[in-house]
Amino acid sequence: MVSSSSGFSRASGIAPPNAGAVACDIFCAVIDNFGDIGVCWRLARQLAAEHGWQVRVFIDDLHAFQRLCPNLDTARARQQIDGIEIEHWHEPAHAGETLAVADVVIEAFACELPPAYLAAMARRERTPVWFNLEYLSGEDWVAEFHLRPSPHPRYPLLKHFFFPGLGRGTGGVLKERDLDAARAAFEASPPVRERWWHDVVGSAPPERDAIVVSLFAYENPAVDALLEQWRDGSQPVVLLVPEGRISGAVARFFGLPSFSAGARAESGRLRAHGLAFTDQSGYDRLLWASNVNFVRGEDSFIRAQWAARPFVWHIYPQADDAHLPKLDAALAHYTTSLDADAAAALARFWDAWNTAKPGSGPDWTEFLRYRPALEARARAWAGELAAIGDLAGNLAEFAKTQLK
Ligand code: TRH
Repeated sequence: MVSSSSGFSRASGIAPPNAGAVACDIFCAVIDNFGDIGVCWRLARQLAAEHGWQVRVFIDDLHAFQRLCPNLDTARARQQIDGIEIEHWHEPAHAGETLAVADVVIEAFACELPPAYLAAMARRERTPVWFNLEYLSGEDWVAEFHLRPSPHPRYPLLKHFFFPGLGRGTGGVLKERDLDAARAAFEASPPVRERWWHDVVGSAPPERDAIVVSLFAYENPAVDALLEQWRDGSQPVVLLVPEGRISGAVARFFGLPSFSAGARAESGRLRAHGLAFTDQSGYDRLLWASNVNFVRGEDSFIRAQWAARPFVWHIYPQADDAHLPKLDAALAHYTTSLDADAAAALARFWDAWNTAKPGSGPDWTEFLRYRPALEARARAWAGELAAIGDLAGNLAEFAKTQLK
């Protein structure tokens, strides 16, 4: 069956659509790790919860999705979570149990739409607003290319390139409306934080002079130098490690076979805990419970900025070091108005973490020397970034102008 109107045909057990709501389909192919679905799921939830859109997500890897959305049933081809319809995009040509084209179509990160869906988009009485959601970059050219239209070579369809970014004129980054209030409530409540430590870490909150560090990163040869500095440093470090690609290195450092959820190890001034991978709001709480966050990829990098604490970014490595200009561009935004010495120290630290050159590792003592300046800058930057407007809101606003 082919439907040319907006809305969805639903199997039993799936709630009917809101009459009059903007229907939106998001197509997400998981290339690697959790960032692709992490961004799409966050965007889907915001469009549904904050803009009242009727959202459907096509996702090809339910197992990756389930890690950050534990309620997902990986055995089901269709299901609904938080009012969002989820379809297992089981092969590239699959376009849903029933082909129904939405008002707004988002292909994430240049994944290709199913040919049958694309053809139905062109047949639709009112052609949909079509976006390619790009990866985030802080580089200057992004503002120039954001929202550029591109006509389809064969169909009467126009695709808009939606570029997330860190500067004015870009699509911004995702930020939920209630995020700051949720963080403020967590920070303001000692009993809530104490419960978090017991439930998530399995211990009482650490001593006052300890620095709490969360570590989410790809495999990184620089981690050994850092673990040694934490072990031998003057200030206690409580290290929280969600289980993942860096866990093996932490295990090796402590002479353990693994460092999964529930693991605990101590050496010198360093105490480390292995944590379970949680849902996305659980990850935010980890960032809020920490003083310094090591993050990676795209979505956790953004969340660390909203956590308004000093952070260290392990950027997703690309061939030919294509990621390094993005790293520099992000640093340039983040360090504007930061004192020159502190900015240089942060740049050195990020560079050492991302390039792991022999003989030069990240210098934790230097990082700590600038901690007050970095903390103040992190708070100010969160406000500056918010001023660009949230990505979901920016996208919905633009779509509205096209749907008129
Ligand atoms: O997982 P990432 O490395 O993802 C990506 C992908 O590799 C992608 O292909 C690449 O192009 C992109 O990076 C740049 O890192 P990211 O983007 O931070 O995604 C991780 C997601 O997992 C994010 O939404 C936060 C979430 N998360 C949880 O929900 N719970 C957890 O416990 C943790 C540690 C993370």
